[in-house]
Amino acid sequence: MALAWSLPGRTLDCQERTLVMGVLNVTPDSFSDGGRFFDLDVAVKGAVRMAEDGADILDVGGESTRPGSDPVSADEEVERVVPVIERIAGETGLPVSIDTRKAQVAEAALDAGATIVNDVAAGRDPQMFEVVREAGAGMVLMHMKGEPKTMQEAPVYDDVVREVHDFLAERIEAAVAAGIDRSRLAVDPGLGFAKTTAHSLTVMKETAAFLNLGLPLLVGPSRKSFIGEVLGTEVGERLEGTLGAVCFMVARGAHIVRVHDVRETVRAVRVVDAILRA
Ligand code: 9MG
Repeated sequence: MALAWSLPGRTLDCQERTLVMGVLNVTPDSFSDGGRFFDLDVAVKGAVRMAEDGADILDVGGESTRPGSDPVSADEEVERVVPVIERIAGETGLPVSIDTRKAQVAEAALDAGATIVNDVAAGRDPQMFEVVREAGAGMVLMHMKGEPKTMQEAPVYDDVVREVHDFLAERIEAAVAAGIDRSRLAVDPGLGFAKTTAHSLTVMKETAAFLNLGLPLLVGPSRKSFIGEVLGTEVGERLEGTLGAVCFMVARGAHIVRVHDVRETVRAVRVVDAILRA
């Protein structure tokens, strides 16, 4: 396997085909699913459906990271995600990632059966790397400046691609220095996180610039506001735009795509994969 992502109990091949991470929000205010997945049974059904539709990973989040959203307490987050993770890890057999910035939540989620921490703050919580290391878990290091509550107020960069790249390089070294094996890590430029539409489009255009970090590259354009801005559409009308962005970035080297619409995305990326491997 030329590029692989080592997780507890399994290794994901990141070059055989594009991996699809399905988004399972368990927040009442989730911006793009209207909180549909907050009920436990509905959440499990959603996860099973995503597995049937071809998801490779399920990403469970109990705190919205949409721009302007209010933080929730760690206890509340744990209460939302743990019952869902316990059920879906067994019922789907897929690797489950916990979308959290809090070490306490990550620890509870890993105990419940998650094997990846998807941290949009890339290990800012001082205990996060230790929790990941002790569990031998996989980790996504994502670029963001500031907090979701305020991050879109006035993001400024001299060179967004270089700054995101250098931030990720620094966080990789910090994670490795904290004892996490490099093979456990994936990186993500954080589309829409502390970025204007122009910043996100530039980062997408330069997807290949992140490949020299030597790790699986995850991207998450799904239903985001920059797609709405390009198309002039509301959140429920961004599927085609999301697929356009996904296909472009996969063609430019992205290995894992984080999306709400798994079935449609799997079909789209299979075609890109076939073209790339022809
Ligand atoms: C939680 N979350 C929302 N958007 C995301 C993105 O683009 N990447 C990752 N890793 N997580 C995200």
